[in-house]
Amino acid sequence: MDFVKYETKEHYAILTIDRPKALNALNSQVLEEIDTVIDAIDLMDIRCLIITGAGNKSFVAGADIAEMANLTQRTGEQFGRKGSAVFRKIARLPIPVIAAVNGYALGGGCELSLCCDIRIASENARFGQPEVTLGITPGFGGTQRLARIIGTGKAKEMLYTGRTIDAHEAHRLLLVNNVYSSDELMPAAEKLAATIAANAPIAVQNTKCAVNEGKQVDIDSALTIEAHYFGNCFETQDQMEGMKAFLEHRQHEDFTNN
Ligand code: DAK
Repeated sequence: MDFVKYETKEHYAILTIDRPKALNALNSQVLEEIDTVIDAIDLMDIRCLIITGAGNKSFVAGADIAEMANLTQRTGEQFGRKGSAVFRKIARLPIPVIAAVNGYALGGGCELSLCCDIRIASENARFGQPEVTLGITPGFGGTQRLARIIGTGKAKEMLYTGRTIDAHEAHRLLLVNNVYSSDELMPAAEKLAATIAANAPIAVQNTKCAVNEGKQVDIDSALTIEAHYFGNCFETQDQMEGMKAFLEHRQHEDFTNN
């Protein structure tokens, strides 16, 4: 791996995009390496993933413009397909994914954060979809996921103008859950990941499925989906131990993912 670092901690992991020369921009190799790392996550052990960028200036400054500039219609389509597949894989990971946005999150970088379940940001984070200033449309989900998170009006304003917003505006728009100083961002991300990872993994994963699948359908169908995932938690070791511990007024044993 030249551009992606992967570090495991106690039941959570950190994926760092590390290409300082280009502010962590996504070229084909970076996308390939992210894909490889995501495929290799040991989901029996890892219960939450943090995605961040190396350094304190940039999360990801977008897809690599130097590489894109020379694409033909055919290679452009290949590049788009590759990126979309990787981003969809991240969005569909069974475990929660936290984007720790530590600077520029532009274009494909903003879209990468949108694939994640939760976004937190440093004070110097900047979000934007500047594709229209380059003569293209967002291609890694920006026209779809941004509106689902911050609403159609604000999303269209960002998409049509290419305007960049700062961390506090992103917080007001509920694009990010919290804003921290640069030094506090990763400790906060790790604390959040550790809290999630300490909970019953099957219950957390089923909750993610229920929220994500429920958002795609009408409320009655969504509640049926919820009932399915609720039922699916029963007879797991973690459900039995969690409830038994409560009734016995004791702390539950560590959850096992069984
Ligand atoms: N790609 C390649 N290199 C980049 C880059 C990028 N996105 N962003 C920055 N760099 C490089 C710069 O070229 C510069 O390299 P050198 O010139 O030193 O060799 C180095 O990183 C440092 O950047 P700056 O010198 O520009 O640093 P500043 O602090 O002055 O400015 C900046 C930082 C982030 C404001 C600026 O670099 C900037 O505006 N960067 C471009 C941001 C941007 O427009 N991002 C969106 C890219 S478009 C699709 C799928 C996906 C996409 C499209 C289609 N399909 C499915 C078809 C996605 C598109 C995008 O993401």
